[in-house]
Amino acid sequence: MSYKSFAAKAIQPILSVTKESLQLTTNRPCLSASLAIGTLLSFAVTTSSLATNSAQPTMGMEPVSGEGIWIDPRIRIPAQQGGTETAQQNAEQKITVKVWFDQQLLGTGDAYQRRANEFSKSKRQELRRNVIQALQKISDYSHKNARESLQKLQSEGVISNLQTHWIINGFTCSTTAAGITKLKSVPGVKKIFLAPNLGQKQGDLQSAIPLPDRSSAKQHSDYKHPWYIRSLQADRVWSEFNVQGSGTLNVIADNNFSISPNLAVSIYRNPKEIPDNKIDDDGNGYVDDCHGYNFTDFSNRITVTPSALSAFSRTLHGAMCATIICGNGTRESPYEFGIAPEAKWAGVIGGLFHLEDAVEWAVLQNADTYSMSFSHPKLGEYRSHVRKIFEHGAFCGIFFVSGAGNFAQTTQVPVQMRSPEDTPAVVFAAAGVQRDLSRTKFSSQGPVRWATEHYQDGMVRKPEVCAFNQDLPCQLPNGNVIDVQISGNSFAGPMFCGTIALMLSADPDLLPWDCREIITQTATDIGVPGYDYQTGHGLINCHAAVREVLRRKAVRNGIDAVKYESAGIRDTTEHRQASQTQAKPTLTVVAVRPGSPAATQGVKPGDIVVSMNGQPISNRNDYDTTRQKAKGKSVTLVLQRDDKQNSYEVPPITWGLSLGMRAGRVFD
Ligand SMILES: [Ca+2]
Ligand SMILES: [Ca+2]
Repeated sequence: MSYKSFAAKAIQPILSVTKESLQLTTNRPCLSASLAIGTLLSFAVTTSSLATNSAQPTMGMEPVSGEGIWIDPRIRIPAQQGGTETAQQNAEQKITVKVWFDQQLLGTGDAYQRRANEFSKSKRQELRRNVIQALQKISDYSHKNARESLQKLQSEGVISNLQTHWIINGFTCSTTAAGITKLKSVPGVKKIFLAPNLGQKQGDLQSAIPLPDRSSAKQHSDYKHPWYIRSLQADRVWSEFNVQGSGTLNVIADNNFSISPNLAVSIYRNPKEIPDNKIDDDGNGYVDDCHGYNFTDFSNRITVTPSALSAFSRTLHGAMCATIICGNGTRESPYEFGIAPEAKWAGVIGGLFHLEDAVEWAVLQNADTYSMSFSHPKLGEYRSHVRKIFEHGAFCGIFFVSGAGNFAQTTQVPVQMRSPEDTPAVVFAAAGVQRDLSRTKFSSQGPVRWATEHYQDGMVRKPEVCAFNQDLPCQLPNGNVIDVQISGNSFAGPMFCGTIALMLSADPDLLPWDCREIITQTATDIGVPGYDYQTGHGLINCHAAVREVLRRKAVRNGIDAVKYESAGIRDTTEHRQASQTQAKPTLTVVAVRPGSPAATQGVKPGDIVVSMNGQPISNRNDYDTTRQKAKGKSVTLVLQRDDKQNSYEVPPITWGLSLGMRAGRVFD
């Protein structure tokens, strides 16, 4: 197969965007005009950088594979003549389509790996600049050629709501099945995808306004951390390598964000945007997009209102994900939840329907990771469209992350993992296990199958790795913590994301394909030996992953890399033992009946049973047997709370405790 590529440099008239192009996006009054200006400005910037940076490699485009113009088979185009009344009605029904032009960065379904090899020696930051420049140029070129035709279709009412994209060279518009035939005549149009109606639930939202900065002077080691920090060995990365995630921006695509005290320090602040002046200061098309953006309603409303906050407080999904990635300790709280506590986060709302806008925003904010906490089944050929966006986004230096999903009990393989976590290579998917490394019943598994018109991989190995997704402690917006509160694969994704933030903090030039290789090679094999479809390559090992990043960086820089060399099998043995030892189940007070003797004596839920009459107690059976042996006499019961042990004289009456087995200490 030959690939015709043309140099991006060859396209000269890129600055000829005029007032005419502003009319391209007249559907959204304020936004559209500024969007076009934003594109224009970013071109001006990249053009000047091209002039001063002519030594950099040229990022050529490729023709999109396939004969003729492809139409998504879900679009039912009416016959030329006649047709039943129903067909005519369908023909007039409004649909949203996503259209590809005939030149893309990755022209074929197998292009990602091929071009990753081509640019394997690049540095990430440099590659990002080159790719953005090339994508924006080809988009401008294609849109310039198509402008006249598109304007005609707009004026005839055939299409509306036109939005241009560059992360994929193409556009979104509303039309009808009957309009598709005319859309095909637009110069450069190559593939037309039907965009499914992906409704997204939203809370009661307001603009994101951070609290005053009340950062604490404490060290990370001064805080108590939830058990997953130790199980994933993130704390060892902080202490041994002095790497805590600084310098990274993690975009979280979700909803129900809050900027509670533990998230206020780590919220991203767009340096070029002045908050709350109702002006798009940085000219990117989005007004006051200081901490993220809501692409669903075109506003900066991403956080829940105080009144909604109380109702949502237990399921504040976006905030919980942010807390796992980079939640901070505060002066008021002894707890710190983030895997990469020095990292920054921003929130975007937009799902897979507004993916182009949200990813373009993330790329231009220099984001490092993009964590997705949603997934959709049965997207048909639209899967190809979102996959291409992720592939182009990866070349822009973005690491896309997702949980594997929660559908093991309801959906069959190979569609248990859905979109976006079914995307090969560029969306890193984390399955979930329980704290003792056993499988979580609901956690989705691979493989996945790719047999769309554009992508023909067949069966693909998924997921990549696993993290934890059951009975996780969580921190509420008011700072309070609950020890075993949340379950769901949405939370394994952010653990993966936090790990990548640590890796990128250690080496900002790490390329996505190298990151993938490192994280899978250093994972601790669990479950069935070798790769398996439930746990992938194994449990994420932050310490081993960051050490390998540092080793490769040292080698690249010609520095002695011996101290970063792998401990081999000892590494994985230690990691597995560390997880399982600290996850040893203990007999724990689950509840205390109000007014009971135990309550009066100050026993609290969460207290761990240590011994009775000097005998160690590790389960319910020990407890009952020892108490029976006392034959109606009082017993001495020792309970542990945090680091302190308390002794109680328990009379031979009902004491008011409800006991249960809990796995290990939640915080350390
Ligand atoms: Ca802006
Ligand atoms: Ca502003």
